[in-house]
Amino acid sequence: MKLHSMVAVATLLLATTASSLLRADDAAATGSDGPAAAALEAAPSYLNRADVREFLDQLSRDSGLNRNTLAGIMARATRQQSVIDAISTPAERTLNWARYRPIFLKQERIDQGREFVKEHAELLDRATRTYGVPGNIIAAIIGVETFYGRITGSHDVLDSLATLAFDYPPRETFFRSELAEFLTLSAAEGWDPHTRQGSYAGAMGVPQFISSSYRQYAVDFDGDGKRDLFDSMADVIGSVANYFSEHGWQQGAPVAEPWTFADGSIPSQVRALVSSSLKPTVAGESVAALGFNGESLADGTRDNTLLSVMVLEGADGDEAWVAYRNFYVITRYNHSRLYAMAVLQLAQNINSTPE
Ligand SMILES: [Ca+2]
Repeated sequence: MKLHSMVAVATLLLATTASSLLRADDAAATGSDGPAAAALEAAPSYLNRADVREFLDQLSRDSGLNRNTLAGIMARATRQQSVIDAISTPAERTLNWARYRPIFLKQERIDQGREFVKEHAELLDRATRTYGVPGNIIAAIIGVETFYGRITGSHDVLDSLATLAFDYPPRETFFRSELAEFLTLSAAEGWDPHTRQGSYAGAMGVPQFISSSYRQYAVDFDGDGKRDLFDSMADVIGSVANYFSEHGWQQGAPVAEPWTFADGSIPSQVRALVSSSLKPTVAGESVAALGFNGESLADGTRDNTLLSVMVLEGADGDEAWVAYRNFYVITRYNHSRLYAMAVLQLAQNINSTPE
């Protein structure tokens, strides 16, 4: 989903997804000063700021969008303190696997996922045939992001992006870029920018695409001439599959496997293979030499494919995992191992037969 600021945005979007679930009452926490105070302290227009005017000049030159139209849009954008508060306190940063997993592997999310794949079986099959991505992975992404489209965010995207672009210096480069992408996207799709809702970080619709991803990876999968990730489940399913395909999903290849040990403890030589990078960097021979003989090792080592070794703090102690290229592809949607593992396990649970 992200093209820029890869590491920084990882944490950010992890926070986006989980926070919409963990802190759904954010919106209610603002505006406590009441209408009288608000009237006295009406927020100054973003157009009064030189940096905003320069941004609009540049965007107009780069995109060919009308400068006055852009100014008219930005004149109505308002700074949202709730967005700054939300992005400043991502509690999810500290979650380990033991605490993260139950959020996304709840029985209700699994059950709803099974309903989802039943209801959309035809679309998911078509997406798999077209893009080579399994239906249960597509369903799990949608399940983790927005509970199958039920929780898509209630922040005004324009307000959120304007606030983060111009009133949140730590991420201003990324969010100015996303604001430019959003304004360009809105013009291309014929949206009134003020009608778009999303997460506080500007992720939109059922699959929570940020604007740059929407522009680059969204597809019109129902053939009505529009790319609609808000109201067309066909477009949503096709776009998630296209996103994975474009990021190198290998059809039929494994994703990740547990690495278990006879005495239950993870040897230090195995821990030494864990890297902070999400990129697969470990040769298959290295894990084979340490006794890993997972079912997929043959696939994983074929063509010199590199692997990752992970140790996650699970509810019953540390868990070692061997992750393949496809696991890395899931982290392109959200740059977090915990996120990718939640997607994988939700997908596996959706596909398994209920007891
Ligand atoms: Ca469409």
